[in-house]
Amino acid sequence: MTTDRIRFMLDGEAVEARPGETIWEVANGRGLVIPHLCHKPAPGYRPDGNCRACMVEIEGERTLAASCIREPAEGMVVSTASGRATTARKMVMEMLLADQPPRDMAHDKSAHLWDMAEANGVTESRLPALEKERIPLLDDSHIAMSVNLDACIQCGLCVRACREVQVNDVIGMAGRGHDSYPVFDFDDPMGESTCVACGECVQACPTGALMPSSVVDEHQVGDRADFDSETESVCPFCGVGCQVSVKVKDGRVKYVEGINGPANEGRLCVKGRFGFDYIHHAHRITRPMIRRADAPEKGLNVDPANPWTHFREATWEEALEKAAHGLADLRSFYGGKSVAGFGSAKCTNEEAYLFQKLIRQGFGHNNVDHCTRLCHASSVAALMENVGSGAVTATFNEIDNADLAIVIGANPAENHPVAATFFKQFTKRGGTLVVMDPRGQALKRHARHMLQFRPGTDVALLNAIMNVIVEEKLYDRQYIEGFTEGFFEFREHIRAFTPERMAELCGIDAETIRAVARDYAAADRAMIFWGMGVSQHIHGTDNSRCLISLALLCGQIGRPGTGLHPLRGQNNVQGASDAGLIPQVLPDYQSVTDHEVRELFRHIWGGTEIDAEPGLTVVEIMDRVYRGEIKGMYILGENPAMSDPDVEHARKALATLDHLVVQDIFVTETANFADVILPASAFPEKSGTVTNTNRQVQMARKAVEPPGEAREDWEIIVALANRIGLDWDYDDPREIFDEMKMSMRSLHHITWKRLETESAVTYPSLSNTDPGQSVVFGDGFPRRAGRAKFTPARVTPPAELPDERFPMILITGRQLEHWHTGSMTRRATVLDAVEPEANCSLHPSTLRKLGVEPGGKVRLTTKRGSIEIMARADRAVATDMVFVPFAYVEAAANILTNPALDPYGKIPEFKFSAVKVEAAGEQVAAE
Ligand SMILES: Nc1nc2c(c(=O)[nH]1)N[C@H]1C(S)=C(S)[C@@H](COP(=O)(O)OP(=O)(O)OC[C@H]3O[C@@H](n4cnc5c(=O)[nH]c(N)nc54)[C@H](O)[C@@H]3O)O[C@H]1N2
Ligand SMILES: Nc1nc2c(c(=O)[nH]1)N[C@H]1C(S)=C(S)[C@@H](COP(=O)(O)OP(=O)(O)OC[C@H]3O[C@@H](n4cnc5c(=O)[nH]c(N)nc54)[C@H](O)[C@@H]3O)O[C@H]1N2
Ligand SMILES: [Mo]
Repeated sequence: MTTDRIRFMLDGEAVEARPGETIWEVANGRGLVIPHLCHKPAPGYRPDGNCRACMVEIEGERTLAASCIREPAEGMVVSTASGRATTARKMVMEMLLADQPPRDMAHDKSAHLWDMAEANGVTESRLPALEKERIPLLDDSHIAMSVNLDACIQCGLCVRACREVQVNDVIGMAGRGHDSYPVFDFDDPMGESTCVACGECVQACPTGALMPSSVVDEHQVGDRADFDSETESVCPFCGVGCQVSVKVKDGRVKYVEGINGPANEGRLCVKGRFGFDYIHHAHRITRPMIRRADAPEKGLNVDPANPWTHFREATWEEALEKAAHGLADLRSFYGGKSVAGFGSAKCTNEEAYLFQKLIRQGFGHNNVDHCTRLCHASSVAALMENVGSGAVTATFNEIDNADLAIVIGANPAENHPVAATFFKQFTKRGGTLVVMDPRGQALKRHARHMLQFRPGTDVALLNAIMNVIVEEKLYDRQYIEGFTEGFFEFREHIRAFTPERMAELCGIDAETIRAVARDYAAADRAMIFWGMGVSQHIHGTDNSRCLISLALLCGQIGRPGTGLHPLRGQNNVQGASDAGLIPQVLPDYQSVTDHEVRELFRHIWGGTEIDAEPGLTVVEIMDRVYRGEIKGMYILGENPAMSDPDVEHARKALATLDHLVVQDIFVTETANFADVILPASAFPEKSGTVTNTNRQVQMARKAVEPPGEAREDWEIIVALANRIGLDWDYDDPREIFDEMKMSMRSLHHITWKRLETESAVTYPSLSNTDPGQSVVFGDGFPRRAGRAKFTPARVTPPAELPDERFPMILITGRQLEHWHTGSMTRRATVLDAVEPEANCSLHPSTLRKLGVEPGGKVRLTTKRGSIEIMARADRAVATDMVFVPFAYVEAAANILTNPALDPYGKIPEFKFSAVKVEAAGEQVAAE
């Protein structure tokens, strides 16, 4: 190994460099920070060597060298501190400072630039300042970021941040030399450009020219180092699990930065960086609340700003007593099955574990579920059936090692934005991206094949692709023989699905299907990513079965750069599922029907008998509530009065409950129906572990205190458990984690201490020092004989097809700025300002036919209900399609959706309903 080291002299000492390492990096590795500005030593940032701040002297060379880009050669003699080098660096700094606003009026008094100037012994410039007329003006057009180009040093870091790291391609440089400056799109104000506000440029800027608006005052003066504490934690939004550093000043979050977690490598998206202030919103519940005796009938009728005609404040003692007794009384009167629970994927692993334990131990059954049911339940059903494990086989970051990637039924640029940055970088390096989505989306621009097929026809499309692979014998025979079962039946089955026949169903021509099949089969390393467009159908399990079969056919599992990756949604949906927040299984997917499993938990849980009957799922529970069979519920961190399909039905059901306990941070739509509301801590207000889509277990840490009397969720669950007669004794999440380890093999070798000290541990971890396996199943599957299985899938049409009355197709989903039911993001200043109004997308020609201007109102009606909503013109949707995000209570998409379920995953068909679209409001009046 030592032979490929380059030996050279650095400041009089003999040192070694690895090939490709720069002088700057070698020095830095030895603890010597050579001043630098345009160089950002962070993953994803290419050194550029343009600012000359890092110059060093190399013996025998006439000019000084930029150490950030210069690689040492054998025998080279480098001096970082020679007179020439220091004078030159000092000169560079003086020139840069000459153009800066003075430090006491700086946009960022602690900008990296000042540190570097000081490192060169420069505090002010002796050079004349920039002429006034050349100082560019403030651009404060963006709500989250302010642009003050008077501090710009043309280092280009923002351009690299935008183009190379996040691959958003918004920022460029205009002008020349000393007069060059960053521009957004075609020199638009930032707020009017196509900027998606990931804030990477703000994080990269070394001078304060780009600043988070929350840091500067009205004079644009600020100081990024002015905070009381900084806490390393995990973003509370999506399953990517970005690590964040939360800077707190006077008890409030001042700003958030991305740090180098294994999934995000320092990057964030608009929600993670700018969406944090929901936790400080005036609507936060700060004291327990009890429904008033004289409250009006239960319904969606509570103003979250003023809930007092319905609720009164109570002490914790009174509220917990009332919450617990209400549930316990139902238990003694009607039996344990009269009470059910919805846990939360927004809470920690420990909280999820406690919640399912409370229902199972306290009420003697398994009727406990959470939003995974509405999410990847069908994917997990197919994965469990055919692979033997429900989690991803490879981290999304493995795309770095792939040649080809399929993204199907997922829109990562909006829903897993940081993962999407890695996908885009993959295409920049020459990787082949195939996107399959009935709707256009941001990844389309980066894709070799964009298959905008007919919604609901995934099985037809995927079977046709596999038909080509089988007929042309492009499959991996050796892999199939070694690692799979069921191939021969599968091969017979797939013969009928020719590209020509399937083209009629899915709308993609046979030649394109063949091209995609050949590309996938020819790839050395290929990954498949999927989302809700695959899972949320009555044939969601079949859709996933096809994706699994496709990967098995070509042996694309178990090696670096290969694998199956259902992009998990909530920040802790993987962890909550692992922790047993699922009705059929105990922690670690151990079946309740297995006697030995039940014995294990009986032992750990102090003699509790576990019910052997698999419990009811989310939609099934709601149906029983509706029918009056379930009379009490405990709902933690979920908002089914917005997120369930056919939500009027769910709301009616919630209204019939004799006793509803809701534990949330706001008076949500669901809390409207509560008898007791318990004020919980928001994510940045508590500690515990979370598990992201990559199987990476990470530590979330408390950054701020909960407001008022709000308490950490786990504490509330424990208090409630003890009041329904369980004898629980936990003083710390760590004790809960240690108990989880007793039954969860996935946590083997993962200790609390490791999670506190290492940035993350991926499960499975094979030893106490193994950071964990990012790729699994290279040597077989956790199934019979170690083999994965081909399960053939037939074409099933969606449950409800368009007809004369409801001629169009309704697709529901998400958009970048909002989170699900909007409870958090509509209360985040930046996010709500960017996307303030309920909206849907229709093709411009459809709008024209309807006589509706873009921005005008339409009425959408399905068999279940009707909403009025603003319509945007969007060529990404087909002419017979309308796309509606489900974040807006005033036009709730789920009033429209079909609750029909997939028979295996029990997931509703959120992605397909027949709908009528009409002009509404003023246009109608005008006619
Ligand atoms: N900004 C934001 N990010 C989020 C969330 C959020 O609420 N907001 N939620 C998180 C959660 S819990 C989840 S589960 C993920 C979901 O992330 P995604 O799976 O990306 O979410 P969706 O927008 O629901 O749907 C994805 C795509 O499915 C497509 N689609 C519709 N019908 C079909 C079909 O028949 N076949 C196929 N193949 N595709 C179809 C839609 O056009 C859409 O682009 O996002 C997570 N991230
Ligand atoms: N039409 C349609 N409907 C859908 C979908 C779709 O694509 N289309 N997607 C489905 C999917 S994939 C999902 S995952 C579900 C999501 O459905 P839900 O989980 O019901 O939606 P969220 O809005 O994320 O609800 C989380 C709740 O937790 C609260 N909360 C946040 N942090 C904390 C905390 O730390 N502690 C406590 N106690 N509470 C907290 C929030 O205020 C909020 O009320 O929606 C489903 N519904
Ligand atoms: Mo989800």
